[in-house]
Amino acid sequence: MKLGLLGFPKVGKTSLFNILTGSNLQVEKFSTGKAEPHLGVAKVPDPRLERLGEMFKPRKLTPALVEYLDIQGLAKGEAKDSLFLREMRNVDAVAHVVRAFRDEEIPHSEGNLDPRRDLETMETELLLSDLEVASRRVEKLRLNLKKAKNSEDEKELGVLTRCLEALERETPIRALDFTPEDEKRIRGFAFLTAKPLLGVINMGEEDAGRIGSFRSHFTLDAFASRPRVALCPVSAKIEMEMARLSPEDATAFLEDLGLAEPCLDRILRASHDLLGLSVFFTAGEDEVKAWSIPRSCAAQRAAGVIHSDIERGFIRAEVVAYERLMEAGSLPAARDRGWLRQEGKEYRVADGDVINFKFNV
Ligand SMILES: Nc1nc2c(ncn2[C@@H]2O[C@H](COP(=O)(O)OP(=O)(O)OP(=O)(O)O)[C@@H](O)[C@H]2O)c(=O)[nH]1
Ligand SMILES: [Mg+2]
Repeated sequence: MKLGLLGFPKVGKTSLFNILTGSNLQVEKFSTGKAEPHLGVAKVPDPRLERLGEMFKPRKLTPALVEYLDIQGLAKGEAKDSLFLREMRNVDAVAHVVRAFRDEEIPHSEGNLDPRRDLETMETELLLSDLEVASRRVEKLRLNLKKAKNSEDEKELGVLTRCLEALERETPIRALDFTPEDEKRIRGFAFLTAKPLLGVINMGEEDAGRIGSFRSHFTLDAFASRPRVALCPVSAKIEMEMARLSPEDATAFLEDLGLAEPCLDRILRASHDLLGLSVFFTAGEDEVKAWSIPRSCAAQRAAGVIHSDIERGFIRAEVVAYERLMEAGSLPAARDRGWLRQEGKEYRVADGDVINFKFNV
């Protein structure tokens, strides 16, 4: 899974990237010219993985991973021509980082603090960029069809016209429903407004107390209820300070601020939910590992996430739900209680399943 951090200049994208991926890229108050896109990896925190680790005592504990792409700030009006925005076409979801912190020293590209306006302005930028792609293709298809009838071109024209009309009404493509065939027809265009959108609201340290009520505070309820959009408040400043503390001090610091968990855990969970991902575990003496799969993915396909041989040679899956395993206390105990199930290739994997695949190559 890959998330692209997108935003206006100086909103804290690189700061968040650093915290999420444990990188150490330079952050500056003032623009220093062009910065290259950066790719980094973050571990998805999951308390279940820790507890499985305690049970199996493996040599290795491996969390699910998320990739983050950091590009330089996008000025209003630039979207259509931005080379960096092109990088965003390869991500699974867009994380739009929005400035909600006050700092007189750091210029605000849009003038004043207004997260809702910034969310909407960026959405317009993405709409314009997609509009250009869609209208160019529609023109081309019309020309082709004038020369020769072709039913595949006609179908593509149909679905692209739907996209184009939506974009002209300022409706993002993610709000439309497509048949699987139509979805395949437009996949190659990698429309930016077709991607799920995570609005990351970067709040000031002094606003920590408002993190729970950020939606009403910034009047974001309507935006948050749009289809395939999620909003997530964070404070890059708080997280940066936490990263410098020991785990015990970091927990105490969070409690002082009245926060239940680090914002980063929330971003990672929110992006997982937004992308419709769930997690299953493999567990043994060597390694306990979390794997990300699409929600309700069939067992055979889930096996393929581990290795294509396991998918091809799939015989069956031995499955126990995480809660059952914890209740039983060990795998043999779960087996004795009849909680270890034998499932076939069509079985829909549930979030938290602990699976042992039987296969033959
Ligand atoms: N006060 C405050 N400053 C922040 C916060 N997050 C980031 N900054 C500061 O804002 C400046 C810009 O941060 P970056 O992380 O480089 O922002 P960016 O969005 O990557 O900037 P560009 O890539 O240049 O568009 C730095 O001086 C940061 O220290 C925050 O939550 N509070
Ligand atoms: Mg940056």
